[in-house]
Amino acid sequence: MAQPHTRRTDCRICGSTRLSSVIDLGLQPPANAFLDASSPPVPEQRHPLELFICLSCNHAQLLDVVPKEDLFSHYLYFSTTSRTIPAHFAGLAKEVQERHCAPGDLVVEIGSNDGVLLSSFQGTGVRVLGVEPATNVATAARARGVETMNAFFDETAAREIVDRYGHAKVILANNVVGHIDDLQTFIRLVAGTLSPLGTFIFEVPYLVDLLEKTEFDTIYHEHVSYFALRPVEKMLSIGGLRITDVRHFDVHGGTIRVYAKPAAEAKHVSPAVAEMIQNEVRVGLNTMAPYEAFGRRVQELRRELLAMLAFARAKNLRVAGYGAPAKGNTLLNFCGIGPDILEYIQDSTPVKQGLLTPGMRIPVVEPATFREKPPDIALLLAWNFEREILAKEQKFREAGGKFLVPIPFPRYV
Ligand code: DWN
Repeated sequence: MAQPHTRRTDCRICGSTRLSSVIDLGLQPPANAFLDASSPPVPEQRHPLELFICLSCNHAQLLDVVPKEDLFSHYLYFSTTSRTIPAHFAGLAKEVQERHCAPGDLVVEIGSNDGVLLSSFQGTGVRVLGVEPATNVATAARARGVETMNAFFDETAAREIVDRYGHAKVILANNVVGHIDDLQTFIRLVAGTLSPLGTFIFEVPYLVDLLEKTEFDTIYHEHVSYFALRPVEKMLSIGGLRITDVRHFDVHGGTIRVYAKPAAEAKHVSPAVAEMIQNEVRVGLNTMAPYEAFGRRVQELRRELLAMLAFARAKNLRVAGYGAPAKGNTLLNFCGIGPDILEYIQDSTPVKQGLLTPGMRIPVVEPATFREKPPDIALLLAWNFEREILAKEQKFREAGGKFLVPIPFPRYV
């Protein structure tokens, strides 16, 4: 049974209580809490979804925390539901093997999902260990031959890793650090599990992209943190770690990959680190201006999207959703887009098919439905895969079908 949320009053990085609201997206169900279509329409758990900024260290975060057991013990997201992400992770695995570890070293991935990243190390002599809390997803990783601990990365898990496998030469954590409520403990546990000569490499969605591209839908209860590099620097110092490099990628709407080492070993720091930090100050992340402008753009986006959908309805055009990502539910619930507007939402993830979206209760169907009963307009809820999806759905577009891409601003392609 889902538990109520708890409400923090302090910043999870610096402990300050000087927190200012950026945007309030209202009471929302967890974004991945898809519903069994046969279940009676019972009232769903809803929790406040409001983004705050710490006025001391400028860390953007949620204060209302949904228990991690409710969010991550059974999970509907699999990294392998696109071509883009496995390809992105293959590049990371190659880089780690070439520059950060050698045969015999231990590579630990926290939040290893279905093992797609660690499976790239098979046959290289590098020892790997995944740590994945969702039992259903950990099972998929093991089926791929990736040794996986089905657990949250907590004190017990960290101790077991060091006792059984030794210290890690590399610790990876992709789209995970943003999910952690107790960041200070998490960073200390990472530092304690890392070899003194090791590297912590993690990817998080980048706050500058979120703000500049109005990616408000990526705000949902799984993501309690939204990172810029300046607060990351402070977060890592809690564990005695220091940033040595940072890279930016377009995946997931804009992502930074941060490289960190124990301070004593962080002898060479890339100029990219200072450049990114200086740019964050230049765009005003240490002021309220960009957050206020973001809030205004979100309201404009909602107005425009609803107007475009109303116009389509007035012309009796059929509209369906394409992709049932977690972020899609923030957008649908915040804009009030329901089954009266979207006939169905197609999704390639088997475990989502046949379910209803949380809140708006729109049926999720398999891709075959999209082929057999194509709509006139497909609302691209999985906009972060626009290139991959438009290439895949050439026939739909050649037959006159249009994609309505909602982010960074609603447009037809
Ligand atoms: O941080 C997180 C990110 C990394 O992944 C997690 N908290 C949850 C999850 O977020 P998401 O659900 O928004 O992820 P995606 O990968 O943007 O979701 C895309 C959805 O679209 C998937 O359900 C699969 C679907 N899809 C599809 O139906 N056809 C995707 C592609 C590429 C397609 O061709």
